[in-house]
Amino acid sequence: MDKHIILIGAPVDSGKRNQGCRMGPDALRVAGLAAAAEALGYGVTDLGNLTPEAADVAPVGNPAVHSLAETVGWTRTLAAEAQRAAETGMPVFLGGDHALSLGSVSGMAAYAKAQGKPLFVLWLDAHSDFHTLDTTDSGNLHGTPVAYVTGRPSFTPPFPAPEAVVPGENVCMIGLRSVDPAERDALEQTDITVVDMRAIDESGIVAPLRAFLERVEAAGGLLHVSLDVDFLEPAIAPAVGTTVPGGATFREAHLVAELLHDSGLVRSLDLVELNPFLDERGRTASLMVDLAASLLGKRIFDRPTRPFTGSLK
Ligand code: NNH
Ligand code: MN
Ligand code: MN
Ligand code: MN
Repeated sequence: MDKHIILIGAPVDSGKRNQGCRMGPDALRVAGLAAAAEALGYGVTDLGNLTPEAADVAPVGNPAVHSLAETVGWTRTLAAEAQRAAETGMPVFLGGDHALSLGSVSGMAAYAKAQGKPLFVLWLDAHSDFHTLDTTDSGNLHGTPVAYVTGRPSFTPPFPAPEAVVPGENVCMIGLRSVDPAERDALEQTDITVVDMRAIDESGIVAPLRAFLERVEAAGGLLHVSLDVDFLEPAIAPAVGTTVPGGATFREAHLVAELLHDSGLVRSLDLVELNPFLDERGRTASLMVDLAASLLGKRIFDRPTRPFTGSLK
């Protein structure tokens, strides 16, 4: 089971106005995700691309919110599929925009609860995605999943009440550099760990990641990783609608992925916000696949188990 991956195509494009993320799952397939996992010894099942169940919803108070019914439908579909897929392997959600995490994370939280374990969430993103339906100015629901899964108000109805809420202390955000004032004020009232780019510049990316992984391990938790393309520096990952300069470098991102693999804690993964319409010769899709491969155990060479003592002559 831990060597079995379930690819779940989630061509969600309802989380923002600019379209194109619906092509993400196929771009990740073309970039070789299944073959990369197989080369690392995993069995791979690809469920193909899902479609959202139909949802009938009444309008909400904030008129900016758009594509609500489609996003609610996706949330139901993906939460159910997460719980099913987790029974047989490691779910990997191929986005699709970040609204897919409304479903993937709430579904994994329900799965973890059924296993009697806490779910932890690592949010690798330039943005905190901590808006409620009331506070979002853009009305773009890809900016809301962390608020939903941690139980902030305003979502229910029309969204299903989460079967299990993820406590703020179980969430760590790394890579932040674009947080709206309403999100910042709300984050300050929580125990969510926030690691912005300044913190990374000052003390490196390893220390806060290790500290979080140690907490997951100590709690016997399951870890869900949500990787937004815009976590990365746009110069190396241009295929995203919301580029923010000053992102994680190629080396920082690979190191994060490699440490996540070494931890043995990752139970499920989102690869989100890839917009192939904005890519340059597939480089962003290829980078996302390479990071996924690193997270699954790819390394340049196996590190010696004891220090090198031989001569280089
Ligand atoms: N905070 C902004 C909003 O809610 C931007 C969110 N965009 C993202 N999130 N790409 O990762 O509209
Ligand atoms: Mn995001
Ligand atoms: Mn983002
Ligand atoms: Mn790699």
